Amino acid sequence: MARKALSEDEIELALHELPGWEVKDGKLNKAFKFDSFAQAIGWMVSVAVYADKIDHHPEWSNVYSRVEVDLSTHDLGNAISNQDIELARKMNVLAG
Ligand code: H2B
Repeated sequence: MARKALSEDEIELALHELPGWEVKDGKLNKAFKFDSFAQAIGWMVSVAVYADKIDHHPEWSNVYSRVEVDLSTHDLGNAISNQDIELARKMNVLAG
């Protein structure tokens, strides 16, 4: 899929359908909370498989049952793109 940097209005619109996500320091940010470390890691693995398939990779960190995610598009100078929105949607779906 072609990557396209989104305008502030386009990002704002997309955020309406992305519960829990916000723009923080210029990146799409969300902290996911799970019931256990195993669930957090299981989710990360399922996201990683998808991210690699679409060749779009998250910045994230895990502490026990929490995973904090930052999404931006490195090839577009760290702009937020349509592919960040797609990955954020998929992360929400996979988190259930
Ligand atoms: N992930 C993210 N988040 N942004 C990118 O610009 C990006 C990526 N580019 N994953 C991809 C890999 C690029 O480096 C490869 C060569 O397609």
